[in-house]
Amino acid sequence: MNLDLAPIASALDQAARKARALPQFSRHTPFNLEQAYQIQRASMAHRYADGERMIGLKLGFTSRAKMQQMGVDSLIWGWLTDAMLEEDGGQLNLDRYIHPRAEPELCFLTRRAIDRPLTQLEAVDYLEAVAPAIEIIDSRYEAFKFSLEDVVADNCSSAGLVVGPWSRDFSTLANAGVLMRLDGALVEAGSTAAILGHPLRSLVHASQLLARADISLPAGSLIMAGAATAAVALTPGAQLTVEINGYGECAFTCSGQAQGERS
Ligand code: 0L1
Ligand code: MG
Repeated sequence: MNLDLAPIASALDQAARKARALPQFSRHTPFNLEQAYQIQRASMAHRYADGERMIGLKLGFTSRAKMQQMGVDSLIWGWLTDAMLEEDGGQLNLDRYIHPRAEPELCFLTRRAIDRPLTQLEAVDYLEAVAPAIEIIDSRYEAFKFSLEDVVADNCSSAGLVVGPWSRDFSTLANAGVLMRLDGALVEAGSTAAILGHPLRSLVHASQLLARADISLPAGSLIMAGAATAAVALTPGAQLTVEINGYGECAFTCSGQAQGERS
């Protein structure tokens, strides 16, 4: 059966813009992973048509903790736009989110276009800098429940990102301590080693995924390497800090109130 993917892409785009949760599509309209990525691209095309600029990509489900938290076992990828950037040390207005969660990540800034599959040895040569970062994920599905295909179609829950101070020191990337604090209390602790065993592997995977999709990622792009721990829910007034040993910290304070699952 030929499935019309455009209405799903459009519904996901509208759900993100209006911060309104949707029922899972895959429950009544099954689609495969390839179709899910087609929906993702079509949904992102709406944003680009509306003036948002692609600034890079994100990898998801790169750690065991995240896979277990969400009950999946495959790495996924999605796109970042300039409209998702939130200020380090600033206020994060929850009004534009449905049921946001935050997770600690590393963000890479690329120095060269990534236009072919890279080895781990080559990967560092493609990097300009690395920074501690926070990803804000906000599934457009009710109750944050989805199949792998649903979440891919939903641009892998990408909603916001905060990027901390840039560093050109890649020497301790492999196993740096990661601490996430909510209102000063430690809520998650881990290591960058949880990101595929070494965060540079995210770059290698990204290069392979890009090559398979026949896309060249321009120099100066951001790559969110994936979470080192599980994610935490954001509530009004919460202050969230992520510290990565040797790389510093980034933070925000939540203002406003998330939309929740309005009917
Ligand atoms: O690791 C990730 O960024 C996956 C995001 C998609 C799943 C989720 O919403 O938790
Ligand atoms: Mg993430």
